[in-house]
Amino acid sequence: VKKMKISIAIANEAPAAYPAIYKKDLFETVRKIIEFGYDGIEWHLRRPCISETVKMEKLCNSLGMAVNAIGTGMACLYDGFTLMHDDPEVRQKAVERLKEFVDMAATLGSTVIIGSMKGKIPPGGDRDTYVRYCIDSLKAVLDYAGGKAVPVVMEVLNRYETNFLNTVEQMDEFVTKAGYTLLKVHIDTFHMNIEEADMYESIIKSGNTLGHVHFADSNRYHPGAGHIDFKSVMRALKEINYQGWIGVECMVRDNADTDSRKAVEFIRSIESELYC
Ligand code: LER
Ligand code: MN
Repeated sequence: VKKMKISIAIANEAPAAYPAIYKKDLFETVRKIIEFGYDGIEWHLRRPCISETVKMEKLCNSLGMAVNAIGTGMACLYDGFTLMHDDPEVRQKAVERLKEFVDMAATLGSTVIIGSMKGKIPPGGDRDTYVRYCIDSLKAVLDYAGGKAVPVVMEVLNRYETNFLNTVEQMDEFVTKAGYTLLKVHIDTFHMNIEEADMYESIIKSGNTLGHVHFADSNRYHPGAGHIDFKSVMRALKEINYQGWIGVECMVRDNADTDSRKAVEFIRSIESELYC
């Protein structure tokens, strides 16, 4: 029996090192990956485009696929927009871009991911000041998202990508304090493998604040290509009764189609062991 909803991160355009197996031919990719056994896609893009959103909505509806989440990191990578940027104009641009992503998500029934767009505290910067910037910008986004009932998740990133909220526990506390029911914690096994002492325990503790999950192995290739214990990760997800999506977000090892097939087959095989 199929229980977990599994999607794969795909991008319109992305730097070579970006962890999306498919980085072009968006619409053809959607048709292809449904054959592999995916239930949806995670669409990573720099800026929403209404005509493409509508085209995707039609395609996914006709195929019975979902666009479960919108990845926004490209707006940080290409445009430098972050919620805790020094410059208030850039923070404002980050908020405006995220509102555009919220509109897109409202059309597609997706969750908006805030990962790199959160930003980082600059060297020597006063922590409280930057945390305040982050919270103030975030509130503007969340009030807007709340009006459209769009869920937002904040991704826990490892220390080499940001210096703010690197562990699941820290993110849990941040999200709980923020107090928005639509805001949840987003974990990624690649980042967890660097920061968490025990991935199983971290997931169990996060409980119902967990809103989204990315799967990549220790080497950031497809699940099954490295040494992460996905069986214990999936056992933890089962124990907290996680109802959300697993998004495969990784880099290409052999070739895109082989890797994306292997990823979904690997996850389904653990699932059938755990749920039978
Ligand atoms: C995005 O989901 C992610 O995990 C980041 O590492 C990308 O920079
Ligand atoms: Mn991720």
